[in-house]
Amino acid sequence: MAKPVLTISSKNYGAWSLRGWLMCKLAGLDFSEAIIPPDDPAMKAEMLLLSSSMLVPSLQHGGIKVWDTLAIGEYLNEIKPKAGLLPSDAKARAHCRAICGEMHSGFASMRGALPMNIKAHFKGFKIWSRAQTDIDRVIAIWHECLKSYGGPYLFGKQPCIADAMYAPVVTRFLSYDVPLDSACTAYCKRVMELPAMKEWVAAAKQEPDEIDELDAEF
Ligand SMILES: N[C@@H](CCC(=O)N[C@@H](CS)C(=O)NCC(=O)O)C(=O)O
Repeated sequence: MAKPVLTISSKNYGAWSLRGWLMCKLAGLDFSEAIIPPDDPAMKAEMLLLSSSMLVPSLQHGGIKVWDTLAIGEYLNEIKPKAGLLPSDAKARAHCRAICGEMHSGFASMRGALPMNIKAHFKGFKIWSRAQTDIDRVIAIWHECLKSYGGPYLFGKQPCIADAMYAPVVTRFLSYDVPLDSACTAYCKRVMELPAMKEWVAAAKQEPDEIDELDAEF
């Protein structure tokens, strides 16, 4: 079978792209990446061939096309069952899916007010109250996971789909100078130290300068 290809967009701004890419890395998938510049309208038609939603990330594996980040995570767990993308314990697995679902469908205020922008650092950023409510919920989720499974990752000793889903929240907390307690600070540090995260961040920093229209939820 041909090497899988993951289509993504900007590494600086593409939060969903980061999630899907990190899941592929955590799965140990040998894949190539195709980067579609987010501001190139000519690429839209090509996108439709790869992803029915016209959104990225999108994974092509042989004749199989999977778009939407959670579907990609579930697919990777099926083809790489030993990678530990989902916890082995049924109760923990249900918990993991629930918090991934919350990230996938929620936190609109936080995502809108603090769009992922890895290169940026906004010292003393003023957080709007609705975004703070989302941030407080993320912090509660992290505390519960770190306490229940012992850390250093959300579901224990190895990073899983949940850590990939929350990775762009980690970069946001750092970019927007969000005050965190020691447990969350340590968790953020752990995520940023993952070799795959270092690789992604280094590539994000090499991208051309800010694109104005992307300084928004993406
Ligand atoms: N629910 C989707 C969201 C994906 C998404 O919003 N992707 C953004 C970029 S990170 C996108 O493709 N936007 C295309 C566009 O703005 O043209 C998922 O889970 O993958």
